Amino acid sequence: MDEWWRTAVVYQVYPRSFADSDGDGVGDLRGIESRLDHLSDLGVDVLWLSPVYPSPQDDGGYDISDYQDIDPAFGTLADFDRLLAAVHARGMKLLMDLVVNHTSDEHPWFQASRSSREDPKRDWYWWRPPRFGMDLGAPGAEPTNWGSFFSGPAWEPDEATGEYYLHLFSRRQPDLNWDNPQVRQAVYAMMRWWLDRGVDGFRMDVINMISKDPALPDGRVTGGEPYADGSESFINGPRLHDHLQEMHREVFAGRDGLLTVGEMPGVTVEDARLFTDPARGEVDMVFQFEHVGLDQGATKWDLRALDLRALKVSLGRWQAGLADVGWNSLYWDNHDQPRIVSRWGDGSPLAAKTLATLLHLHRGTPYVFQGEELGMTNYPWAGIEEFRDIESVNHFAAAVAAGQPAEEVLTALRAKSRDNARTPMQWDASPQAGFTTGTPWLPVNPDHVRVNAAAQAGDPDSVLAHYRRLIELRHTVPAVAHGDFTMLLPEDERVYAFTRAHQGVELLVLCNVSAAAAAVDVPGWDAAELLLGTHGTGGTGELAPWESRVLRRTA
Ligand code: ISL
Repeated sequence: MDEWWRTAVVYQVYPRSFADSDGDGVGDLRGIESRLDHLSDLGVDVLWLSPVYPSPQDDGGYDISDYQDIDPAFGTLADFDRLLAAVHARGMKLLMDLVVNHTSDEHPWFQASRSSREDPKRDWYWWRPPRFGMDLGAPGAEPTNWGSFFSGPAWEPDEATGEYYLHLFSRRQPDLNWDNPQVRQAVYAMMRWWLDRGVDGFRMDVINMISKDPALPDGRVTGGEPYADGSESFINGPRLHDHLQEMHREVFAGRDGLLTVGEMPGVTVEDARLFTDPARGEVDMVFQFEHVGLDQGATKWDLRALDLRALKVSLGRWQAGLADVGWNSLYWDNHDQPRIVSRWGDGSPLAAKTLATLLHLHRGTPYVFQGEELGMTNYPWAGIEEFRDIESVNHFAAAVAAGQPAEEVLTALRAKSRDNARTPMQWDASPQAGFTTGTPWLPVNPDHVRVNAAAQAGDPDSVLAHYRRLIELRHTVPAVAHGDFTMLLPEDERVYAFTRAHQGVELLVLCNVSAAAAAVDVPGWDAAELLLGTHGTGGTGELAPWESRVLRRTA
C-alpha cells in the first residue's frame, strides 16, 4: 500500500483569511494561488483547504449550500482548477474539506426536505414531532433534551410542517440522516466528482457524528447546563464503521495516492486504532481532541492551566496506542483552536519554535495551520463586537443571559475563541499585513509589524526558518518519520523529553516548555550530534528558558 503520507507534512489554509486578490476584504482562490511559493519554500507536501463551496457563511463555510461549486466570494470552478494545477505543478497535493454530517439550511436537499412531510427527501434529515403531545415551540417540546455545540437546543421547530429538525451545530446546519442509503450514495457521488477533478483526498468534518442512535434517547444533564449532552447517541454511533467502510469501497477503492483524515471529537485511542487500521479500509488518520482539552474544565470556556505532565500522558498514550497499527495526526493549531504560542507559550518566537519542535518530532503526520509557521499570536480582543465566530457570539449571549459577568466571559473568549485562528494571515508589515488592499473581514493583529512572513523570509533565526528545518528533518531523517517513540522524564513539570529510534539511529528531543532555565540529566548523549537547536547548544546539561534541542547518535 502507498502510505506516502507517513513522511508528509500538511498545511491548512483557511481561505477567508489567507490572501485577498480583489480587495473585498475576504481571501480567495486567486489569492491562495499567488502565495503558493510560501508553501513550496516551507517544504510542505499537502495543502488542505477549509471549505470553499457556496455557503451562507453562517459557520465560516462549514454550512454548505452546494457541494459541487465554489462560493463567488472565493472565485469560480475555473479558479479552482487553476489552483489545483498550480499545486500539482509544485509537486504538492490538495485536500478538500468534506462537510457531510450536515448541510446548510439553504442546500436544495434541505429545502426539499422541509417543503412537506411527504417530500421524497423528507427522510434525508432528522425530523421529529414535538414530544409529549406538546405544541411546536413550547418549552420542553423538543424531541430530545440535547444542546447544540453552538449554544441553545439541538432542535429547531419548523412552522411549515409542524415538526423539529436536528442540528448538532447551528440551526442553519441541519444534520443529514446517514441511515438513508440515498443520502450516502449522493455524498459518495459528490466525492467521486471531486476526485475525478483531480483532488487528492479529504479532511472529513466531524465524521464520527454521522451515525446516530435512531432511538434518540435523552442525554445526561450536567450540572448547571440548560441542555443535556447527547453525544453518547452520536459520537462513534452504531453504524459509523459500516458507513466509513462503505465510503471507502464506493469512493476510494482502486484510487492511489490519496489521503483521508477524519475529524473525530471524542474519539479514544482504542477507537482510533480501528478507524486507521489499513486492513479495515476506513480512513488513513484521525484528528483527536484529547490534548487540546487538557487546559479546560467541563467546557472549553472553563479555563485551566496546562499541566505538562498531563500532556505527556496524553500524547504518550496516543504514540504507544498507534505504534503498531494505525497512524497519528499531529496538530496544535487549526481554524477552531487558539494560537499555540499564546496558549501554551509566552507569545515569543522562541516559545513558538520549541512548541513546534515538540510536536514535529513525534511520530505521525504534522499539520501546520496558516500563520503558525510565523508564530502568529492570539488577537488582543477589545470587546464582544469584534468577534465574528458564531460559537463565540452565541456563547457570549447565552452566558451573559445566564448571569455570568460579561468581563469573565470575555476573558474566556480571549483565550479560546476560534476567531484567534481566523485573523488575516500576516504577510508583511504594511497596514493590512499584505492580506488585502481593502478592509479585512476580521481585524489584522497589530503585532503583524513584527510577526510577518516578509520579515522572516531571509532570517535564519526566524520561526519560519525553524519550521522549514523541522519539515526538512521529517523528509530526510527516517527516524523522524518512522522511529519508535519513548517518553522520558514523565514527572518533569517543565521539560518534555523523548527519544525516537530507527535502524540503529537514535534521536533525543529536549524541550523546555517554561520561562525558567531547567536542568536535565539524560546520560549518554554528551557526544551526540546537534541536529537542530534553538540556541545552538548541544549535549544534555541545562536548558535555557524555552530552549529545545534535537540530538542524534548512532548505535
Ligand atoms: O470548535 C470546537 C470547539 O469548541 C468544536 O466544538 C468544533 O465545533 C468541533 O471540533 C467540530 O468542528 C468542525 O465542525 C464544525 C465547524 O464549526 C468547525 O469549524 C469544524 O472544524 C461544524 O461543521
